[in-house]
Amino acid sequence: MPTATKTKTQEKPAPKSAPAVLKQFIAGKWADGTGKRRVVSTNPADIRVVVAEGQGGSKEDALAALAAAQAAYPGWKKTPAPARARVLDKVVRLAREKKDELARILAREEGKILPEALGELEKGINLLEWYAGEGLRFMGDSAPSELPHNLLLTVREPLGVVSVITPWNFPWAIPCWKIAPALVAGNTVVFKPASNTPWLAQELVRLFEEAGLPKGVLNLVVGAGSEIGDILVEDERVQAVSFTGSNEIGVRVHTIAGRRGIKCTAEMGGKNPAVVWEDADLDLALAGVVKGAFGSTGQRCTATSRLIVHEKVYEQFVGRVVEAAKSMKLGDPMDPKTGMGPAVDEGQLETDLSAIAMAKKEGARLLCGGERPMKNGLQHGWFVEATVFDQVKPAMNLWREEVFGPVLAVVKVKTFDEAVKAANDTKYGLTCAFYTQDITLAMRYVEEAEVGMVHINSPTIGGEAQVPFGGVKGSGVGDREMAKDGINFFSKPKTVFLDYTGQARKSNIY
Ligand code: UN1
Repeated sequence: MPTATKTKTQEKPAPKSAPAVLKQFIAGKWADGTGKRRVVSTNPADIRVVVAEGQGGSKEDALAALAAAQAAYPGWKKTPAPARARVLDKVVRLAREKKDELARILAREEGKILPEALGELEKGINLLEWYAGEGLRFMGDSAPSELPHNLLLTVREPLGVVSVITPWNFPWAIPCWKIAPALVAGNTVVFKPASNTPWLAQELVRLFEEAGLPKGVLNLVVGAGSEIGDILVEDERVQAVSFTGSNEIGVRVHTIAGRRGIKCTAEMGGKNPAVVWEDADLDLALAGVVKGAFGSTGQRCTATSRLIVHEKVYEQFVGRVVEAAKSMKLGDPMDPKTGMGPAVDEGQLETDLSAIAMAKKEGARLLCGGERPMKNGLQHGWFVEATVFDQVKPAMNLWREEVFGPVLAVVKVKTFDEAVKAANDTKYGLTCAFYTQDITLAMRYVEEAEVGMVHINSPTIGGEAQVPFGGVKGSGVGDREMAKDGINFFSKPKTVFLDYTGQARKSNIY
């Protein structure tokens, strides 16, 4: 496949600005990584531009981070939950002040367009804010005992040192929704972000430092390769792992965690369907399908990658989706006219292009897109066109495998049962959407959908802090994230049997 080419003479030269310096953050100190490899973060829209750079972390750095987290744990555990939460409150305030700057970093480093980056910033801040509130509600239960003058209580306790391992596609929101509940519940954290979006991770950790989080409570280790991640799952100090990423690594993480008998939540892939019924509001459905399929360049586990359309509106609706895909302007994520940014890196672009080639080979019909544009400066980035295939058969790879790019597979159905069967015909079960104005049909679909999250008349993407996020089948294992589920994952109940008179036991009535 072609690689990004050098500047032609008549073109604008690559913009120059000094790259940010990447460091590790261990025991409250910023230090160069001691690994052999450098971490180089480039702008995926113009890979001539290095946005951040530094020496990668090593196995020793990961071990030092775990030791720091272990040392900080007793003090942080004893800090009252409301006081722990007040640090998050400060991070919320600081993040709001820096929101625009952080969104620009996100757009430059990951490649999503600026409005999407701002949306992600807002979402992460909402999560931090919601969990800051949870510091005042870090509550157990009480229950009546079988015995008089006895009380049954549960108090919640943290787990200890926990690892947070996050992907590149939501480099702000996902770390927020894992780190916030971990800290509020009283755990200390070693955080390993994806090595192609380390800059924003570093900025997030800086906010916690600025907010006065005690040393060692949150540690950052950045590095390429599996060495660091392996330690963060295997080391005996680690009491829980919260992971989001590919199925391949997720399965490895939860297998090791299972063997060690520690808690693990692994949020993985999706092959999410949107069903558009004959009575749907087609304008609403169009906006939702386009956003779901091509928003964030399709690089989200919640992306709409399968479209199931009722035959009565098929020609009209699919025609409109194709028009919208064709008019999707690719370009600089910072330019307000840009509708879709690039793939994050060469590997993802290659995955997108080979999924497209395979779909053609297997006989799906290409309705639009399918190419890597190589003109007008786009050749310097990892761009791929918004792509739509129809005549997709259930056995095809495009129907079965997650692409993680802007590639939509479309099928036509006649009956509700056919639609349900098609929607559930996947090893994944993260999210789905159903567009209809018939509440009975909508609720029947809610009953039938084999997923963790169902959207009625809204796109497959997104989540809100107040409700659980996660999937079934191959989309995830372990507890849901967000909401109370996040707190429950990062804590455990201790049951207290309180006999405050001893009378029942003395008189032998138990
Ligand atoms: C969203 O759809 O806004 O990795 C969030 C992912 C998901 C997050 C999606 N964990 O794409």
